[in-house]
Amino acid sequence: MAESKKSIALIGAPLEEGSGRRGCAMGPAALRIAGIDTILAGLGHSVTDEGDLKPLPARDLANHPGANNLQIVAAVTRALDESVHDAARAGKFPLILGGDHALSMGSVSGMARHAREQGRPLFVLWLDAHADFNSPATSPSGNMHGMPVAFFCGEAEFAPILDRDRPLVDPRHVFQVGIRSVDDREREEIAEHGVNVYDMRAIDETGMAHIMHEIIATIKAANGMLHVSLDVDFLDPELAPGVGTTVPGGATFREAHLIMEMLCDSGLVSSLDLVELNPFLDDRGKSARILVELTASLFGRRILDRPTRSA
Ligand code: 5AB
Ligand code: MN
Ligand code: MN
Ligand code: MN
Repeated sequence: MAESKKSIALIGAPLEEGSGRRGCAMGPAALRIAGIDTILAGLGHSVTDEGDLKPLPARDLANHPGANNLQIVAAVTRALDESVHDAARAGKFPLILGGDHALSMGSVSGMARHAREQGRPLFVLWLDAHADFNSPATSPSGNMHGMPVAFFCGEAEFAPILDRDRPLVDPRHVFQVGIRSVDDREREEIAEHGVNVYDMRAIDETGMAHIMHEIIATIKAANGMLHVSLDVDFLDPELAPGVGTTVPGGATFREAHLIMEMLCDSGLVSSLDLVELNPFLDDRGKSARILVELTASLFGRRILDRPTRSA
């Protein structure tokens, strides 16, 4: 069991322009009000709240018909790439308070840069109802919160946002869990790129414990670092209604909780996004609170002190 005390950097990213509606900009405030800093400090970690991000101007980019609010999303991506990379290099655990899911372009690119400097591969665990593998050319909505996985797994198309060697993350190092709403073009793209997908059917057929054992074993064998990206709509809408893109049939609290406990035991997680929380749509803070609960489990809160059972 990896019971290590961490130095956690909370980075607020109140981005909502990547989603098709207002509200996610209040996400960081709601997570702070739900007590994310005190619960983590109470578990013995040292927590620094870096406040909300200041976007870096992206005036070099023209508006793009297939990518709504491209300039704002790019400005946040560039700023987050920097602050996540800086925090990780300083030995901290970047914990990003979102904000819509477009922000993961910046958090994953910052961690990819850090992992490369460490000589270790970066893996990504994508907990979401959606595959988020659209591009400006394929997106049915033009909303960039549906594009981050294509951004870091893909090729040249997103280069103007951030000029890096591509892909930033090897698509075979991406694990998508909980997927249950995929667009036709996304289905083709994820298969072509070799992304590992555990859809809801896979969870029902084999169980979450088995899937997580498999993922953790793969990352351990490669001496990888793991970035976790938790979209509120991964959870069932009954449980977490505070999100703009609910899809029925989501993960239960017990499944989500098991993931966090197994990840904690693995000691592999190096960074976390909490994204898509829309407090305007929430039910008395319920969704913000559940995100904080799950985060606490990831950082070592446990019911009984016993190790994960072997597979
Ligand atoms: B989320 C859709 N695939 O691209 C699109 O919530 C939905 O970050 C994207 O997973 C949902 O517009 C983005 C239809
Ligand atoms: Mn998402
Ligand atoms: Mn989603
Ligand atoms: Mn491609």
